[in-house]
Amino acid sequence: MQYALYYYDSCPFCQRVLMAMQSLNVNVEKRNVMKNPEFRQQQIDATKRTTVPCLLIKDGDHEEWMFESGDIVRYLKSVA
Ligand SMILES: N[C@@H](CCC(=O)N[C@@H](CS)C(=O)NCC(=O)O)C(=O)O
Repeated sequence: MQYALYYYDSCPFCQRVLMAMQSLNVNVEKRNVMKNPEFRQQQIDATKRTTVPCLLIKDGDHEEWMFESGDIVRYLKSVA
């Protein structure tokens, strides 16, 4: 399983997820959509949305995109 968090620094909901990630033993790649327009475009292409935080969960060829900071934190805790 591979994880990537689409986020930007000034988003308080993203900070909530980033804070939780610090205390969890899960390897999540951080993809800043403000610093890298390619990441933003990836998210738009896949979800038609620009809302962050957004967690990409990759299982082989299967991709799931999760929105809502509370859901993301709960999910990461469940797999930590
Ligand atoms: N209820 C959501 C709120 C997410 C949210 O409002 N994100 C803002 C940034 S702080 C955003 O991405 N707004 C732009 C958009 O939705 O396109 C959560 O907890 O994740």
